[in-house]
This record gives sequence, structure tokens and C-alpha cells, in this order.
Amino acid sequence: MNFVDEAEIVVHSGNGGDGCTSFRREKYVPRGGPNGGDGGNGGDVIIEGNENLSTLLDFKYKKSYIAENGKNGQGKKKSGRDGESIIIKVPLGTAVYWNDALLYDFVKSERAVVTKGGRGGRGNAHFATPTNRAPVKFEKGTRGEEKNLRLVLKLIADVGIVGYPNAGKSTLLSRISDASPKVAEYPFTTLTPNLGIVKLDFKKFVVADIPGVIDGAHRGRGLGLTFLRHIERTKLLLFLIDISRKNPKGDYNSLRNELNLYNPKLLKKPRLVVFNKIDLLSRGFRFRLDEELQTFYISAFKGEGVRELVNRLALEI
Ligand SMILES: Nc1nc2c(ncn2[C@@H]2O[C@H](COP(=O)(O)OP(=O)(O)OP(=O)(O)O)[C@@H](O)[C@H]2O)c(=O)[nH]1
Ligand SMILES: [Mg+2]
Repeated sequence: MNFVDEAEIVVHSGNGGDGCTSFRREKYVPRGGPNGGDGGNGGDVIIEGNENLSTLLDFKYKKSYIAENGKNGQGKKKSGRDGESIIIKVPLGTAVYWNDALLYDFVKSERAVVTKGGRGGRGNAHFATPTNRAPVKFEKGTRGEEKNLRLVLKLIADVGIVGYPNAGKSTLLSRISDASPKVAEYPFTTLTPNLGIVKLDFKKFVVADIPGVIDGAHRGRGLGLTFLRHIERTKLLLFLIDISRKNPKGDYNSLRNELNLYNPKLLKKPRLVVFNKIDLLSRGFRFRLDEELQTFYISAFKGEGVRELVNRLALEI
């Protein structure tokens, strides 16, 4: 499995280098002026939201990120070199928490300093005064900072497909987008979310297919509901219901109930209800849902009704 959506890492910015105490040495001058250089600044730890990544997998293996220390100052007013900063790349949609407080939420390709490097100390060259021309005083660099960070990825997609296992979510995603997720006749084929890009002449949008939800998922049944976090940011939810099951309307209601138990805000999003697998039924079979919801009837497998659905999605988002 190469999809990971939670990780904990430790970051440490570099210490500042110490300032230096030194004096000029010249022939015939017994004690020259102070010429101790400054310490360099410690490197920062920077996090970058990167659109080419889609998992926090790397952080399962590497958990510690330490930026370089600044070098100490030297004689002849030579400043120490600054420590190198390090840049940690995370997928877009990654929120960074420190002590349970949200530090940053990377929804765009941006960078942010999460721990600043220590400052370099000043050398004794800075401390000469008319009354003290030979100061031995220098400053030590300040220490870098250590933070334990928690990374939580919530994918960014325009449309989220939710449904029971086997409803045909992955089949639909593979038909409408560039993604080719695994499709099979057994439940829980999809264990981690898939993203696909739907390209139309006039619009492009991202669709997420998440693992199937079952009754009691809010109590941890099946794969639980933690994957629902990946549809929290979508603009629209597509409920995909297998119309060939015993009670499709009941399935829709149960699904809605599970989502509500996870986060009632999900049901405030615009929603389309799509009945799939109409190829398995005799023609003309239709449900009427109680709500005034847009309802579609498709065969993701054969393609029937799919074009109309995609056009509708494009209009909605
Ligand atoms: N007859 C028919 N079968 C379909 C249709 N769409 C999907 N299927 C079949 O239903 C089964 C499940 O399809 P998937 O796309 O893997 O379903 P899923 O919702 O992604 O399932 P999970 O990943 O397990 O949650 C596969 O055998 C598909 O071939 C359809 O429109 N008609
Ligand atoms: Mg699937």
C-alpha cells in the first residue's frame, strides 16, 4: 500500500554559530584591534506544498529532519557560513499540526518556515568602544528549535464519489477520468483513495474515488470512515448506488446516515445521486427519492448515461 495520509515527524532547525574573539596580529603592533567574525545563522526547516505528490508515504520511513548548524565566526572578521535550510515536500492538501494547533494548511504550491534557524552570535569586532578597545566579549549563537509535527493529508478534489463497496465507484472513475484504479467483483477492492482528472473541452476537474462505506462504518466497521476526510474538501458529492441491489433507496438513506454521523457538514454540500448498473435491470425502472435531488441513472460499465452525468458535474463545479 503506498497511500499514507497521516504521519508524525520531528524537525529541528540549525543552531546559530558562535561569534569569535580574536585580535589583529601585525608586525610591530603588540595587540591589534578586535577582529572576531560573526557566527552564521542556523538553517530553517521549510515545508513545501507540492502538486506532484499524493501521499505521505515518505514520512513512514524518514521521520527526523535536521537543518544544518551555522558555522562559528573566525578571526580576520570572517563570518561563519549560514547553515543550509532543508525543504520538506508534502502533497497539496496536507495540514501541519504542532501541539494540536494548525500551523499551516498547504492547499497551494507554497513554502512556509516551520522552525526558524538560530541566529548567529556576533564576534568581538562588534564590541569595541572608545573605552574598551580590546573586548573579549562575543555572543553565542542561539539554538535551533525542535518541533514534533503531525501531518494530515486531506486530498483536494472537486467531486467525491461515495458508495457501498462494489457499487462501481472505481469503474465510474476509470470511465470518466485518466485514472485506472483496480476494479473487481468483490467488496473493498479499493483500499486507498484514487484521484482522476476529467478533461472536457471547456473544463478540467478532479474526482476522488474513496473506499466503500458500509453500515456501522462510523463504529469502525469495514474500513471505517477515516477515508471520508478525503471528501471533506470536495465541492460536490456523488452518491453512487447499485440499483440492482435489494433496496437501493434504503442503501442511499443508510449511506447518508453514515456520512452524517461522521460529519454533518458533508450533507450540506451539493449532492448528486447516481444509480449505477442499470444494464442489469429491465428498462424504465426508476426510483423517486423524497428529496429534490438530481438523480441520474447510468451504467458505468457500458457507458450509458455517463456523458450526461459528466456534463452535469462540469456545470455544478
Ligand atoms: N453490470 C454492471 N456491473 C458493473 C457496473 N459498474 C461496475 N460494475 C461491476 O461491479 C463490480 C465492482 O466494481 P468496482 O468499480 O470495483 O466497485 P467499487 O465501488 O469501486 O468497489 P470497492 O472498491 O470495493 O468499494 C465489478 O465487477 C464491476 O465490473 C455496471 O454499470 N454494470
Ligand atoms: Mg473501488
